[in-house]
Formats: sequence, C-alpha cells, structure tokens
Amino acid sequence: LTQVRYPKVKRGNYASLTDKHLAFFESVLPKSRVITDATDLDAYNVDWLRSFKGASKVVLKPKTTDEVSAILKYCNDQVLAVCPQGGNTGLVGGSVPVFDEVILSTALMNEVISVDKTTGVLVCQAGCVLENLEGKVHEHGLMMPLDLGAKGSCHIGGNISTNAGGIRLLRYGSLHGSVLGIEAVKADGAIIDCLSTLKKDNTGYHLKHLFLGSEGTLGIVTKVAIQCPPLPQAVNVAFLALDSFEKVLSTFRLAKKCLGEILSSFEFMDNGSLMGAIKVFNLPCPVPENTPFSLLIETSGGNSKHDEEKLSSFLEEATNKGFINDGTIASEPSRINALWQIRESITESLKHDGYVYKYDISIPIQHFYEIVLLMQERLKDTAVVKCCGYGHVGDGNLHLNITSPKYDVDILNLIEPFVYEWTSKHRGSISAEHGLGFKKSDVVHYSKSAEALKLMAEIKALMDPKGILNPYKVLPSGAH
Ligand code: FAD
Ligand code: 2HG
Ligand code: ZN
Repeated sequence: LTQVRYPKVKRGNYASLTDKHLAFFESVLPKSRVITDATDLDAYNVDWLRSFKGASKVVLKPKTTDEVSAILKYCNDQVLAVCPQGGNTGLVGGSVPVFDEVILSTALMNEVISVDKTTGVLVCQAGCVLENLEGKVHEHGLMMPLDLGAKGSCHIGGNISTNAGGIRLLRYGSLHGSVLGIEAVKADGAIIDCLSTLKKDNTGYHLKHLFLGSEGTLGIVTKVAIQCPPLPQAVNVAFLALDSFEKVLSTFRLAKKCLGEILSSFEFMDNGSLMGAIKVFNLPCPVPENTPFSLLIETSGGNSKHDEEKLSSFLEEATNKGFINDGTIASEPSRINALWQIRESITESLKHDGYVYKYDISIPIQHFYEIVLLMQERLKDTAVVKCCGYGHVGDGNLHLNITSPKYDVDILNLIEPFVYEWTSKHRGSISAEHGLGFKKSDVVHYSKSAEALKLMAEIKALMDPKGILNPYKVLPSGAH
C-alpha cells in the first residue's frame, strides 16, 4: 500500500536483516521474544486504521532498559533501522515500519515500579497499558491525568511519545505538565536517566520534553514518572442536544462560568459522528436522532451534592437561555460509561464505512466547525459516505473525518492540500494531538516555520546521527 500511495518514498541506506543480526538478537533476548514468523508479524506491520503496511521481518520484545540499550547499540553499529512500537493505536502511521525496519515492541515492558500515595507519583515501565495503570492507581485513590478511547491497548510510552491529548486535557493539562520524569535510550544505546519524581527540578535543559511528542525519532522511552491527580469522589455527565454551533460556544462559555473547577470534559460531536457510533454499535441514543450537535459534559469533584447543584443550575440557565434543546444526565458509573461509550466509539465506527481520511486540527474556536461545512460542500458530488466533525471543543481540537467505500485519490485531492491551507490560514495546527508519523511529515510546514524545521533536523542529527530511529517519520522527507 505504502509504495503505491507514496511512490516518492525511497528506502534509506540501511542494512537488511541477516541471520547474523538475528543471532545477535537471540543472544540478548530469549528466542520466544524474537518474532520472525510471517503470520505473527502481520499484526505488528499493519496500523490500527489499516492504512499502512510495513514489511518488517522481525519484532523484538525486550523486558528491560538494558535489553533496549543493547539492541539499539547493535542496530546503530550495524545501521539497522528501528521502528518503536507501543500499543499500535497511533492514527498517523508512525508505529509501523515503512519498509523492513526492525520493530521494537514495548509490550513486555509492563511493570509498575511504584505508586506514592502522598505525592501521587506513579513510576512504571513504558509498555504499561493505560487502562491497567488506571486500575492500578485507583487502588491508591488516584487517577491517570489522561484518558483516551484507545486506553485498552495504548501504552503509556506511546502516549508520551505522541504527547497524547484525549478527553480530560481540558482539566488536567498536557503531558508536558504531568510527566515528571522520563528514562529513555538514545539511538547509540546510551541510557538517559531523567526519571525525576520531583515537581520542581530546574537543573539545566529540560531534556525529558524532547522525548514527549517526538514519536520515537529521538529515543525509546523506557520508564516514566507521572503525576496522578486524586480520584474524584463525584462524577456527573450530561449529554446534551443543541441546534447550532453558535449555541455550542455559548454553552462552553456558560459551562466554564458555572462549573468552574469541576468541569473535566467538554466533548463535541455533530450528527454524522453521533449517528455513526449509534448505528454501527447499536447503542441507545440519549438525544433525538436528528439533533445537529451534541455535547458530552463531565464534572469531577469532591462533593456530590455540591457538584450536582452546580450542574443543575448550569443546565437550568442553559435551558432558559435556549442554548440546549434536550438531553440526559447520569451520575451512576454504568450510565456514565454508557454515555462515554458513544463518544469513544466514533473513531471505530468510521472504519466500518471503508477508508477514512482523518484530520486532527487545532483552530481558534470561533472557526471550529467551518471546515466541516466547507468540506461537505467540496465533496458533495463524490462517493464520500460521511464528512463529519467531533472532538475536544474545550481545547479547540477538531477531528474532521471523511469516509468513502475505498481509498480514492480524487477525493484525497479535493481534501488536501485545501484542509492544510485553510488550517494554516487560520494559524491553526495541522496535528493537534495525534502527531505527524509517516502520514503528515511532509505537511508539517503548514504549521512550522522553515527555521523551526531546520532546528528539528539538527536535534535529530545530534541525537540519532545515523537516522536509525523511526525513519521516514515526523521530519519532512528532505530532512532525513
Ligand atoms: P503506537 O501507536 O504504538 O506508537 C505511536 C508513536 O509513538 C509511533 O511513532 C511509535 O514509534 C512511537 N512510540 C511508541 N512507544 C514508544 C516508546 N516507548 N518510545 C519511543 N517511541 C514510541 N490520541 C490522542 O491524542 N487523543 C485521543 O483522544 C485519542 N483517541 C484515540 C482513540 C482511538 C479509538 C484510537 C485508535 C486512537 C486514539 N488516539 C488518540 C491515538 C493513539 O491512541 C495515541 O496516539 C496513543 O498515544 C498511541 O499510543 P500507542 O501505545 O498505541 O503507540
Ligand atoms: C478521539 O478524540 C481521538 O476520539 C480519535 O483523538 C479522533 O478518530 C479521530 O479522528
Ligand atoms: Zn481526540
């Protein structure tokens, strides 16, 4: 697939895997952790969206930082390219090889090292699955500061490497704030121990931030220290129907004013997104099926009576002002989960239409929905099944998704570069939270200046001079 759609991508001058390399890997890891069986390799070579397929001949599954270090040192000496992989839920083709890169999977690096009840600091290996960490910190009265629909599969190391955002960023901020420390291995095998558990640490350059969001191009994250907030005592969810995007914005302003510190999510979906999830997964619809826009608003706080009062007075004011038409509220976990399930199923439901053209943009909030309408108009005479928008409106992050029965280059040409030019014109970001991966590395100039890109290339050259770590990803092709 890759070669057909991206004929310009040429394999770098890397070594090809030989028996000698395999013998070395088997001297570092037990044979069962060096996977070469063609059928077993498939799941690692194909991405979650099934848009990209690599041709790697080996997956390595280290358990320790020392094993990662030995593998990278050897790959660097031998000039073997490496593709780091966590839960393989990435949406920009960053987690699968483009050609025959060695896949280094963190699946077995899943040890929780410590949880400090007093400070709320969790220290763990990079391959821990987010949902398992959530369960673990709950036992200590804590919660993870991030949450996303892929939590059942994604790894915390993958979250850090993509600087994942998700549905609670509005409240708990980006990982740049909550990650206190990182241990990572550089391309040459050097172990960079920045695994501080301190809130304050101004000892020189803040190196950990280089690994946050660099998508495996500067090093492999092996351990992480992360600040976990206290588990809320009371959670409420409102699922609301609105008839215009103007009213979505008015409701957002009102929610910030009335709900203040207990507001923990403000998620938006249009009718196409909502009904896709409802129909594909046969879910009960909490709002009238023809509602143009819906919001999922969550509060998390320490006192259920106080939170419910705040939520009721917010809903009363929103209703009296005519912002909301209909809706439902939930405070028991099973009903809350059922409402969240609708929002979190949208991504998966879109795959059922066939091929998905996926855009993840940040834009000034007053322009949030415009691009969906523009795209619907541009694509009206094509085989497009759906052109819809949803996302983290509270963070100005729109997920524009377009589907067609199969990949169609004419549709793609109507979407791109228009969507990027439009985003750039509004000084938005062409990748708000999913990263650049393989898919978006050549359009990064719509959001980054030439000087900034040059500095990125210089940092890459300094940290990985042979370019073995996740080649063809993140940096524009000329910069490798
Ligand atoms: P992978 O997909 O395995 O890898 C992602 C990138 O990180 C790749 O470039 C890979 O090479 C690199 N990488 C992985 N592990 C390491 C490591 N230890 N060291 C160095 N590099 C590494 N994203 C959001 O931001 N917000 C959302 O709300 C959100 N929701 C999603 C919902 C669904 C249903 C799905 C399928 C995806 C969603 N995503 C979301 C995208 C994806 O889940 C995130 O990007 C996630 O952080 C990826 O984690 P992963 O472990 O699957 O990483
Ligand atoms: C979400 O917010 C994810 O659900 C996925 O970031 C977005 O599928 C998408 O476009
Ligand atoms: Zn998202």
